[in-house]
Amino acid sequence: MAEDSRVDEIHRAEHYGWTLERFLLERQRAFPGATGEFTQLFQQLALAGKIISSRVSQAGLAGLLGHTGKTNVQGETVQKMDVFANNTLIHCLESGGQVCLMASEEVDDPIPIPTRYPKGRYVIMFDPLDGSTNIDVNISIGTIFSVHKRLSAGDPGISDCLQQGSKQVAAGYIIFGSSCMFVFTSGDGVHGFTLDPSVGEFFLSHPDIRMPERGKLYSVNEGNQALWDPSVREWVEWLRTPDRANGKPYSGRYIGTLVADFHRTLLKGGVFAYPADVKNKHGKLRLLYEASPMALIATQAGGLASTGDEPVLDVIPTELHQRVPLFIGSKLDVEDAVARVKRK
Ligand code: FBP
Repeated sequence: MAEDSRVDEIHRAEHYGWTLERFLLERQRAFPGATGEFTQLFQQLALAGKIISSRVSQAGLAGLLGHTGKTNVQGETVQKMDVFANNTLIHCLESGGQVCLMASEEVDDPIPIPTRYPKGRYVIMFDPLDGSTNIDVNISIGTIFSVHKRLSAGDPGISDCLQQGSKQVAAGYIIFGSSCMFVFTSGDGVHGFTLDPSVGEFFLSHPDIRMPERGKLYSVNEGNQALWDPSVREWVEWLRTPDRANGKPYSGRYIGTLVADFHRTLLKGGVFAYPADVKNKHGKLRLLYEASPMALIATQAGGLASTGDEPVLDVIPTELHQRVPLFIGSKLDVEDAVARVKRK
């Protein structure tokens, strides 16, 4: 379908221009037993997104560029904006009564809800500010989140976090780029909302996003080539070798922020990968709050997400901050990658 008529179709879409809140309330009405907790949780997430977005756009003025000198559980240098985003999410999510437990890339252990607040039936895990290395150089960064239902009857604990990706009730990200967008799925398609800062509302701008079945772009940090398994090198070489009959060579695109590289892949197609290598034996990206949420969004948009050995959504988590190799993107492109890259 020509791009223009696709855009017309979007503009004609019944919900186009709805606020995130209205979109959620309409969906809530479709579930007679709904308590409103899910909608409220997303309102808290959206609030955190707006606060972080305003601070990101002024970071240079607000003395929020640069690092804190501390390192996190991943051994990474903690950026000042990482701390701001992490605290903002915790404060927005802990008090509403929808959440029983949180987990963050920046915090070693699961984050309990203070006893003064009621505990809800959702568990939320997040990467408060993905793409930390790009904060100071004004390149798109983002917040990634994954929502599960609480399993524990008694006090919530690590087992509430260590759930398979296929059990997620919702997943999404908030990208802070040329515009701020809130993209999510709750198992019924993928929808994108753009923030109008002058109104302070997220408006539906990308209803029912579908990932092209095949793309023309590949995204991987080729600087790690020497560390890769030969089969990974051969796969990347295959993508860039001219083969007009099969739409090759693909063009390389790598921003170095998962949220941004994934967002482009979601809209334009192609494949993003962070393979395992001799340095990162299990890859670099974290399963629970990076790979799993992106995998749910990709599959809901018609794409695929694999570790190379199995679908990311099937991986059974064993640790809060465990890493997995990731091949994600258009269905046919990920199938090609999995067919070519050596299994464990
Ligand atoms: P954090 O910034 O949240 O630690 O995320 C890791 C990340 O920055 C991803 O966003 C990105 O895809 C990857 O690391 C880039 O890694 P590298 O610099 O090794 O290519």
